[in-house]
Amino acid sequence: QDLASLIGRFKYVRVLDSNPHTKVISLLGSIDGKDAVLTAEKTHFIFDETVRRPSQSGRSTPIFFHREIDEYSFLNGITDLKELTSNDIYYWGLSVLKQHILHNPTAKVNLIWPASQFHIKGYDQQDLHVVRETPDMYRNIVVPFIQEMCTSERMKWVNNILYEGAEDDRVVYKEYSSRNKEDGFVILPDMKWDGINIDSLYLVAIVYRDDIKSLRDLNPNHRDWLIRLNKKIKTIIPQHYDYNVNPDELRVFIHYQPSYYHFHVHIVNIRHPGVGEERGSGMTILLEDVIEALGFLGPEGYMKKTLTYVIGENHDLWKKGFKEEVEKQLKHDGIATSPEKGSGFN
Ligand code: M7G
Repeated sequence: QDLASLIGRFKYVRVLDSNPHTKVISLLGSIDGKDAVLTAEKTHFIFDETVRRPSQSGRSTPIFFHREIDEYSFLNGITDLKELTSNDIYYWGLSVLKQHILHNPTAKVNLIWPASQFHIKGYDQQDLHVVRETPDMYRNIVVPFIQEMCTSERMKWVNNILYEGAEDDRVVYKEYSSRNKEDGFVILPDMKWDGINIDSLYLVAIVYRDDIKSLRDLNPNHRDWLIRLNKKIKTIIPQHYDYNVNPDELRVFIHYQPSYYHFHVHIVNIRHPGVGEERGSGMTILLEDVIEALGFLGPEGYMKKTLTYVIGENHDLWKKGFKEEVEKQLKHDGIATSPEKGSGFN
């Protein structure tokens, strides 16, 4: 089954979501009678050569720029141009740029097939709510949910990467010995990255140890391990990409709630803005902040902390009790949820 033949058989059902900021559209459809989610993201501008120039001001970070040498680069690649309007010194119009599947592809395409209801809901538009997840809520609502989510079916792609050689040709770094499983991890391009443009570099580090499901499982005993992991990531990645990205240009973070409950770390170029919030839900926490917090959180670490983040109504946790908890929290705080229910502060 290759992507082209699957997309050729994709039968459109409806638009799940589209975002003018991230230039992403997600469609629901079916292929051979099974649900499919097809996502397209307009690619960032690609240039043939990226050059680093020491900064003139003597700042530590050199200026990073692209040379316009390629026929597919923005300026040289304009094949059609139509002015819309001008006003004083301002001009605007539309253009068509030269496209090429290798040199300048138009969009990055992702397909999930067969897609479960869980996938579909994840991409569907939804209303969002801020929720305070207390340690009690974690124990009573989230833990049973995590158990449901850790089926071997759902975790298959992770195990394929760790043990079955999946995506092997794309692996950036792997450290693993069965004797020291605890320190092992693998770094590879995230599915979200086109793998071409360093500006939007997006990697994921997946650890071999499987005793950490999420942020919640981290306690001070993990602090040194995380310090080592952070140091390795920030040493290895710039080296691998020839210092076209520097250690202090990497945003290294984790998500809560994650989509997959096996500890992994996101590694993203800081030039990629808004990453982590693209679906508008959950929280993004920098690995550095996690390490720092573990220094004072107490022996149970994140297990004792209340975590405040955004949750979508399509998330299973919303239906499994978070909805009622949010209502209770607002009531407890004395905050009215509609004009009829409250009349100001008196
Ligand atoms: P997350 O924080 O659990 O969820 O991260 P998020 O999707 O809300 O960020 C999981 C990360 O793994 C995401 O950045 C995914 O894009 C990435 N990912 C998911 N799958 C199924 C794959 C895969 O098969 N291969 C690779 N390379 N990355 C994946």
